[in-house]
Amino acid sequence: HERGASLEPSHPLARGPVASPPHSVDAFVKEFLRELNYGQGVPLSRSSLNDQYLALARTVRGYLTARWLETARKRRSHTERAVGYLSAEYLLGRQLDNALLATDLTQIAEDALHACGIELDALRQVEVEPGLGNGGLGRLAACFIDSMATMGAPCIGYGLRYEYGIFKQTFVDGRQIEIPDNWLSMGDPWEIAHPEMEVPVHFGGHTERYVDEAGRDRVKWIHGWDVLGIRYNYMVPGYQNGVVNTLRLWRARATRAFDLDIFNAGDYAQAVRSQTFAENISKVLYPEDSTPQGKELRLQQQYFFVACSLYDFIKHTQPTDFDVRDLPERIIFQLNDTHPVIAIPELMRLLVDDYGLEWEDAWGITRQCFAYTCHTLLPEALEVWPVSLMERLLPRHMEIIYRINEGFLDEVREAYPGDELRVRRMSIIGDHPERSVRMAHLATVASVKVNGVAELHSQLLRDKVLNDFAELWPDKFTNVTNGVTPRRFVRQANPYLSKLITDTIGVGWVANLDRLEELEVYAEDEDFREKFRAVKAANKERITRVLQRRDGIALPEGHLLDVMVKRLHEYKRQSLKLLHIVTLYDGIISGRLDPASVTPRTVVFGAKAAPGYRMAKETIYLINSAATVINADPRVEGRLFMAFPANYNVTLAERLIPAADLSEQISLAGKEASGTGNMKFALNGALTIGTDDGANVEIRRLVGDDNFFLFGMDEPQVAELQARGYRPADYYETNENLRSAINLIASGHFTGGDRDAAGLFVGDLLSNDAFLALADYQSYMDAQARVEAYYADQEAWTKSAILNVARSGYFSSDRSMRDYIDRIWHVKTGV
Ligand code: F58
Repeated sequence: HERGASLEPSHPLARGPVASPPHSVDAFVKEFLRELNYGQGVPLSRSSLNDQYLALARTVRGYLTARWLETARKRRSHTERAVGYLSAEYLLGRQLDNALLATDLTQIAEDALHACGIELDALRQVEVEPGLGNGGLGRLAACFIDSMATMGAPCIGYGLRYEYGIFKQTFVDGRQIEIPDNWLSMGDPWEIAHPEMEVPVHFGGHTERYVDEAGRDRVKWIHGWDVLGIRYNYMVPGYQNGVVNTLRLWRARATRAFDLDIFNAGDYAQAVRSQTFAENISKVLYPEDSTPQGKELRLQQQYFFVACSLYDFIKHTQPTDFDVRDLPERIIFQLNDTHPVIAIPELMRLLVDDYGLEWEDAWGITRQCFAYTCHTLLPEALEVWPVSLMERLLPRHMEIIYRINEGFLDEVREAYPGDELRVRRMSIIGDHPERSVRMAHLATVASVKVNGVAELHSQLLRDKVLNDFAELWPDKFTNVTNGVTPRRFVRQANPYLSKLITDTIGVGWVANLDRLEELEVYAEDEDFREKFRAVKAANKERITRVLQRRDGIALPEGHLLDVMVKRLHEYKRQSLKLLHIVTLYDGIISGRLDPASVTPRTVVFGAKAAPGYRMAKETIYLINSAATVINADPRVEGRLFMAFPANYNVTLAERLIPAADLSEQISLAGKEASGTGNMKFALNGALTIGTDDGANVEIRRLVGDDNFFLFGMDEPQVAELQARGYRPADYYETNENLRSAINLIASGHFTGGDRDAAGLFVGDLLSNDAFLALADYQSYMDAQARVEAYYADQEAWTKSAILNVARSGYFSSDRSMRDYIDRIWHVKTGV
């Protein structure tokens, strides 16, 4: 690709990047109208809202571009190590506000638009969020690239530009229906496409051995078929620091050769269909939550984006005289879970087959270039790929994996002579239920460091899931507790709280969240508490308007707002939350509970279920059914209300979390790797009711026991109960309230008399209950009673809420990035 690097322009203006337009209302108006007229091709008077939004977005993008080019120029001029964040998902959320905030243009844009007769807020609503992720893992990647830019650290994010992101959820008669997320249909003003930057990616075929001119044995991969990777750049602005990093997402396109072959065969229609086949690779995000389905197309996606990214880094970001032996000095690739792990054999292939390095040299280099983050503890979530599929799709990579495994198992045998059981446990190739590649083992073997995402999780990785590896390489294992970006989840999502914080402790906290601790003393200040409550109240009013407009839901006023938002999964135990509500409801309608003694409470759920996950979908149906019945029952009016807005996403999270009083983090101990929603709630002044799981452990330690409602078994107790033999029916039989609540569900009370409709849910709880909801039920009910009592004392509650904010600065993703940099990446910050 010709770069024009040696162009000698005669005009002085053409010598460098054009400067950013000035930060003034007039300049902004001018840029905006230019985009509208010349970009969209419409005069203001005839422009649609979408025209205006696109023009606004491009205007703001224009302000970012000069900074982006400048950041890239500075980075090119020195050769320091960068981070290549490899992630199959980036759950970015809306871009406009973030870009305005980063460039400090919010007020200017508002005034400029106003002068054109347009409300900024109306344009905000037009933006469709790019939902290129499933949940926590994808959102974490988005927070991390935001923090890296804000810290001025060299980082390039690599991923996939899915044409369809996470499905749009709707409810029909209470059941989840998935609608394709055609997020690009109105155009994406934030992306910069480079259709001319094609990266070839190969699949299938077979390998052949040959002897090269130097007499060395070499391997050639005879490809079966190819696709092209097309580059799409997204700008990742740091917070008001002039840095703009890059997120580079890949789209698949058919090669011309691919077309030609078939076109020449005369079958035009078939040729066009085959083109679609190649382009399917970046078509859709798999909507799985935790159980990988082992689908061929998914492996194609993984290899596709990783192959594009390695090639791009080596060929396009490094000088032409770059020596691949220097790779470890230039890059550390962070593997966001196992989805990009095929990058390991891909790098080996590049070094050995393409660059002609000796195996041992190549392995020495590769072992310094990767670090691996694990995000789960569920055994069924650990990715494996059948050897048969691997051999068919990536025959050369399969050979390389075998050879890596051979060398690795020799190491194991040397360390543990005679321990063949251990060798089999640790092997990268597993035998059951079929021969397959264990991606977590491959990642662990090749990585400099392996980290979990919260202290408890990292400890359980070391002690259980990857124990053999931790024994062999104790220093390889480390922890980096997750974090969330305060720009999006406090500053943007909660402007009222942000103003109160800035008025109280001054500016600077947005990029230095530890400063929130200066708020601690104000917990004792009555006047401050009053203001803090006013912020919560304003946020409740705002979410009330949002839910009314978005979902036609009318939230009651003056309730404790109890929120459980996250993917629907059995281990997260939305079922337990439902049992709590049904118990309260049942208590009131049966006369066992005086309604006047129940704290008025609104419970808001938000959750998508993986489309093939039956139990999760039944749970959604039951929650919706219970909501319909409970909200219509006059006996609980003014006491209990349930809301389940469909299609929970980043945009809704930004509105909902700042309004919450109570954050539900009730997974079975030892199952939630970290959680990040838990952090967002604490930072926005909700109190947590939670188990000793994931990052809840650290939240509780930091905010203090008095400001956190702990319940349930801890991980050792869970392990012990399971070892003893867990019988959920025992709890049903001995706990009257629990029995009555389950009976009410089973009776069909919520499902229009249909007992079968609740059958799967109830049947599983009573006979299986893999996540011990019944065992933790009473403890949860008791903790909820403590919540009610505490909430009655608004001064005490507000103090605790303030302390949650003041003591949660640790959960900034800036801190997480610091930890990655210090413990794993060792890159320099500040451009
Ligand atoms: C989540 N994992 C963890 N996986 O469940 C959560 O505890 C943690 O806070 C978060 O990662 C960030 O570390 C998660 O979101 C997925 O969504 C994968 C998507 C692809 C299929 C496998 C699960």
